[in-house]
Parts: sequence; structure tokens; C-alpha cells
Amino acid sequence: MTHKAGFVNIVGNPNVGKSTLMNALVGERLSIITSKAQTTRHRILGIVNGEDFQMVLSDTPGIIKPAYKLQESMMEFVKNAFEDADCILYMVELGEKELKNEAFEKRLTFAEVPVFVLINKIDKGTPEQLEEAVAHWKNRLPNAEVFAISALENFGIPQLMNRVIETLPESPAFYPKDALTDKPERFFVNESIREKILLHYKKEIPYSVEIETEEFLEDEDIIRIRAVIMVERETQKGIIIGHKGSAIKRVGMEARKDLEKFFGKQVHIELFVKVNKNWRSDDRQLRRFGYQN
Ligand code: GDP
Ligand code: K
Ligand code: MG
Repeated sequence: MTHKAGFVNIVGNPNVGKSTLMNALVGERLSIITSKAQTTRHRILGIVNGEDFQMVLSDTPGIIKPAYKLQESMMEFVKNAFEDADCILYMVELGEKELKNEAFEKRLTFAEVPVFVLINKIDKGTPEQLEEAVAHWKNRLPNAEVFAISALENFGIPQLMNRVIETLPESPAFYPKDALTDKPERFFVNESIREKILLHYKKEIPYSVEIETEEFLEDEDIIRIRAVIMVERETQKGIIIGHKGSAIKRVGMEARKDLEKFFGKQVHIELFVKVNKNWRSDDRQLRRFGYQN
């Protein structure tokens, strides 16, 4: 029996549904999802294993023009995702017509590996809009295969998965066949907390925050977690905590619920807030939080 394996990298503009697709393909909630751009900051691998294949998906931050160092690192993740791909999934939303970034446009046009254009969110449109979008992208990227999907409603996902696996090179597996991701457990704790902050706080707050899980103690039937929420300024600390601690309590409760599902165990979370001035612009801090090598 021949075995296929390869890196399948999902790229596209912010908020088109890249993380939703990755989770749908893997069947686990590996990537956090919100309606805000820059929800995804890292490159996250999600591995789908079959008897005769291993598909190593990578979810990436949306393509943006970087304004500070953290965002520069985020775009490095995207660049790398183009470079090591065996297959590129370029995701657009129904109605989107432009490749907004010239460098990425070149990479897609001249890619030496299979490129799929995924027109996502077709649940929101009419058949006429879909027909127009398919024609548009076939014309725009003639070497690509165009798929219409709804990542949210799992429409077209099994067909896409089968077709992508067909294009993978013959190769042994890159990761153990029971692996689901390359990220450690603490990463998913951090992300779950950050997701709640994206959901509940306004303006700059979510973008100024980084989470660090200092303790992750797993017993037979409970996981005890201590995590620090880092903000850039003293005023942001008060906002995170909220009136009599109500805001931070809500974050902890909601993250706990998600993590209990994710780990399949009872979870206990203790949260602290610390000021870490201008961490987003500091190379040393960015390395420490895994944004740079
Ligand atoms: P990303 O920034 O590209 O990773 O996008 P996300 O996966 O975080 O999704 C952004 C928003 O689009 C979220 O509110 C999702 O629920 C929503 N979304 C993703 N896929 C679909 C879809 O197929 N249909 C609809 N209606 N919404 C979707
Ligand atoms: K998003
Ligand atoms: Mg995302």
C-alpha cells in the first residue's frame, strides 16, 4: 500500500474562515475562532491521519500589512506557509474579488504545488452569486481548482478533503500517526483564554494581551492551571479585571468550560494580570512567547 503525506497550508485574508476550516477538517477545536481579525496569531498545525495518508494542515494569521513587530512575526508565519507547502488552500469569502497583497498574488499565480481556491461562506449567498464567484476565480487563477464550501456548515468539506489527499505526494508520515497537532497543551490553554478576551473586551484590549500558562498540573481526574494575562499598560489591567473582578471571572469560567471539553477532564483555572510594557514591540518578549525563533 502506498502512503501519502504532505503539508497543506491555509492562507487568505482575515476573517474568511481559515480557522473554522482547519477545525472542520481536523474534527477538533484546535484554532480559536471569533469574528475579529487577528484572532489567529500563530501558525498552528492540525494533523489528519488515515491508514494510508497524513495531511498536515496549517492554519495561519490573515494577511495584513504589519504595523508593529508582533504583526511582522505573524506575516513571517504566512510567508513560511507558502514556502513549505505541498498544497495551498487559498480561502476567499463569497463576494471577495481581489488578491489584496501583490507578493502573495505572485506566490499563488506561480506556485509549483497544487493551489485550491476555496470560496467559503456559500451558506450566505445565492446560487447566482456563487456561479459568478466560481467563474471569477477560475479566470483569475487558471491553474487553481475552485471549490465552493461552507466551513461553518461542513458543506463540501469531505469532497475537498478527498481531493486534497489525492494531490499529496507519496511519502511516509511526518508526525506520529496518533498526533493531532504540534502545539503543547499549554498553548491551547493560552488560546482559549485569549479567545474569551477577544469576545468580551473592546478596542485595543484584545490586541494588547498575551497569555502565559505558568502551571499546568494534570492529575488523574483534574487539570490545575495557573495563567497570567499580560497587558501593555496599567490602565488595561483594571479593565481586564473589571468591577470587583467580574470581568476576569467570566473569562476564567468560559475558558474552563471549553478546556474541559477539549481535554475531557475537570479543569481548575487561576488567572492573574500583569503589566508587561510594550511586549508587542520587543524582540525578546516576542521570542519568549513563541512568535520568533
Ligand atoms: P479566519 O480569521 O480566516 O481564521 O476566520 P474564522 O475561522 O475565525 O472565522 C471568522 C468568522 O467567520 C467567524 O465568525 C466564523 O464563525 C465565520 N465563518 C467561518 N466560516 C463560515 C461559513 O462557512 N459561513 C458563515 N456564515 N460564517 C462563517
Ligand atoms: K477571525
Ligand atoms: Mg484564524
